[in-house]
Amino acid sequence: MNELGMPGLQEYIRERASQVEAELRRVMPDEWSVPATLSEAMNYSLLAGGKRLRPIFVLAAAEAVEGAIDLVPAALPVACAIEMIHTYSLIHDDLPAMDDDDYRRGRLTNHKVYGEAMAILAGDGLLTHAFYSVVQAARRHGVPADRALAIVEELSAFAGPKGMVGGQAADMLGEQGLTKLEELEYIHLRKTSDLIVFSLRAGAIVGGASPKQLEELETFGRCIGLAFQIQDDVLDLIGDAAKLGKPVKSDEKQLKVTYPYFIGLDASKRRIAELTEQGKAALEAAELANPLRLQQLADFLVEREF
Ligand code: GRG
Repeated sequence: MNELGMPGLQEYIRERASQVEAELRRVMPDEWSVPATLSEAMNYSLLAGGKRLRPIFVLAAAEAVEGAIDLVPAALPVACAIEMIHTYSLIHDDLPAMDDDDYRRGRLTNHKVYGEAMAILAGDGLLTHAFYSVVQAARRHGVPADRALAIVEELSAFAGPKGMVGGQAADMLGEQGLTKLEELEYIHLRKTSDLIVFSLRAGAIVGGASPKQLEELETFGRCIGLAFQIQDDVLDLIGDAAKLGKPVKSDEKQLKVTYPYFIGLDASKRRIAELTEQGKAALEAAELANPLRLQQLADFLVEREF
């Protein structure tokens, strides 16, 4: 607890992550008949831990708009949806046709355990089920249908060809020939920031935010998402493999072009601090009822070691 009697950030993250975990465990209706191996492969990656940052952003944004925690149950299906999308992207990104990685979230990657075909299907299953989950916010938790519809539209846009999938495609296409920092930034903004921007906007939509608040939250998300990704590049260079749950220096080994590659380690760290400040200024401009958790999360993202 802090001096105001509020739980500290670590406690807040633990509490919200465990609410998300509990919801993720019951996200598939019991009465559905699903091939056991498919559901096992989906859960293998979905329930493998992970920081649960994106769902926590959904919940924190919903709470920030109204300043009330009773929006958490209504926002939980949306929080689960973004974690399903994120997990699908990790499963597919680890495949031999993409990054060909053996470890993720401290365990063997999905295809190493279930084979490539089942890993592809586990990703497909999570991607599709995410949209079902968003709809449950309206069906079971009273979120107005127009808000759920707006969230479905935003999820397609931010996770799809104009968002994360587009970023991944640009990354694959440019792999050998990236020569400009702006090209790398475009990839980071699509691959990483867009899911964070979605999380913030979607949580705020559940809470009934104004268009101006959504716009400022988008700027906040874009800045801290980029800072988060640069920190990811930095951690790959100087981080601790045990804390990260995956090997370090993989970017160097795969000859990947990163932020530190372009501008060096110190300038990358300065850029992280600059983006975080820029993001926090947008957050302040959003004039939310309770922005404290979002402010704290922005700092947490760049101070993390995992
Ligand atoms: C395959 C369509 C498709 C997209 C793949 C997610 C992704 C796009 C690629 C993974 C590689 C990468 C560095 C992505 C940037 C986003 C990022 C830093 C992901 C890791 O997110 P964390 O640290 O992971 O939040 P946890 O495991 O904690 O959830």
